[in-house]
Amino acid sequence: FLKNPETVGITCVPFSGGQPKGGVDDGPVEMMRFGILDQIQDMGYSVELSDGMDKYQTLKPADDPPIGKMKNPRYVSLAARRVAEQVRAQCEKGNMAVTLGGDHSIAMGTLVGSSSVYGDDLCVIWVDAHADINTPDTTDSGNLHGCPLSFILGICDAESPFDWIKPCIRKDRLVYIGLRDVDAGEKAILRKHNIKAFSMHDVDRHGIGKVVEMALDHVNKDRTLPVHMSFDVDALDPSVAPATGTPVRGGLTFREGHYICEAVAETGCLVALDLVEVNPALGDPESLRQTVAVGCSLVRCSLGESLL
Ligand code: 6HN
Ligand code: MN
Ligand code: MN
Ligand code: MN
Repeated sequence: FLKNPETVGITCVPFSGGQPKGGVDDGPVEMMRFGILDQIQDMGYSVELSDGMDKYQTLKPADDPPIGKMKNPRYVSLAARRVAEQVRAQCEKGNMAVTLGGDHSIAMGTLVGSSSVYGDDLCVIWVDAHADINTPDTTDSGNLHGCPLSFILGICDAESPFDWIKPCIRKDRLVYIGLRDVDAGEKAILRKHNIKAFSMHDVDRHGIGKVVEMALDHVNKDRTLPVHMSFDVDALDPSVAPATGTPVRGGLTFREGHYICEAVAETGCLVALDLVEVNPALGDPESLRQTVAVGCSLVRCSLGESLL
């Protein structure tokens, strides 16, 4: 794969069907309004925008009753499928595929898309307060943004309408950073499948520098494999990123979040990045501005902004 691509391919996914709170579908447009495209161009990249961000709303089925506990299953599936095609197209061109969400259920699509091009060499760094690895059986909430990884890793048989998702990421090529709110069923899954996770406890114990090094060593010892980072803004402490749907206190500081992005950028191995769960509808205008700004700055740092 091509290290340090010169073109960034941005896919905006104004989608909120993976959870119950409206507003997260305005994440991408707020980040655009904040100037993310110009900011990336000013760093010297060419920018290509996947088209049809207005099309996501039109995918909503007239009737989408729960299947088992899963809420909005058809809508989530259709949107993720479209995301997969768009991210795949960006990766096929050798572009750095940056996806702006939207809730985290869209990562079903981003990971199907990137892995369809990079195969099982692809490593995944999942930065989040949550593990997002519930199955349709273990989920308590029924919200599919808490489930994408179980489909992607093949932990459960992806039932209809998700049966187009084939297991596409190796369990030993996934690593988490920032966890602090993991459901009991998810803990059992992580243990059973031996999935590597660095929680906030590990960040406190070792410091973020050591944690990122250990995380990269686990999935990408020689720093030769392509990396997809999926960054849920709720990994950050709510004092840093308040406008998000499922905030959990005790999160990453502003610097710890940025350090992760910088260290990943430094490897030159990043091929795909998701920045999700920015919800401009939650909180006062200042919380909104702060959260959108930090989202944009995490994207820029992942693209190498702070490297000298
Ligand atoms: N996210 N584990 C909880 C659930 O509903 O399954 C929370 C999921 C949060 C998902 O933040 O992307
Ligand atoms: Mn292979
Ligand atoms: Mn989360
Ligand atoms: Mn998440």
